[in-house]
Amino acid sequence: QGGDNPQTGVVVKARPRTKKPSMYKVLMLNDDYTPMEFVVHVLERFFQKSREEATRIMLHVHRRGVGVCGVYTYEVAETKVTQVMDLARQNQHPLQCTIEKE
Ligand code: NFA
Repeated sequence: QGGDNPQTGVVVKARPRTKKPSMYKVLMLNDDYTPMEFVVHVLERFFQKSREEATRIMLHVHRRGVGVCGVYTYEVAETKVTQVMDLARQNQHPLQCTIEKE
């Protein structure tokens, strides 16, 4: 914290040494089989998107092949990917998500 060394009375100044965590994009990939409505549901449920924003992202992925669902710290991003892939698998949809460092 800096301040006064009681032995010497010397005042040292400590630089704050905080590091911003690396951030990771959760990317969603297009496929030919996952229903659009399921993708919108996933974006609402796991990425807290409004129906309008979820629809916008879904259509972007559908047309461009890939899109960003959100940006998170590594652990959170990994959890989102697992949640999406688990729900997709349970519903027998091939929907894929990946992580990319920002
Ligand atoms: N391409 C899918 C369809 O036409 C919809 C989709 C969008 C799938 C975004 C995956 C991601 N049913």
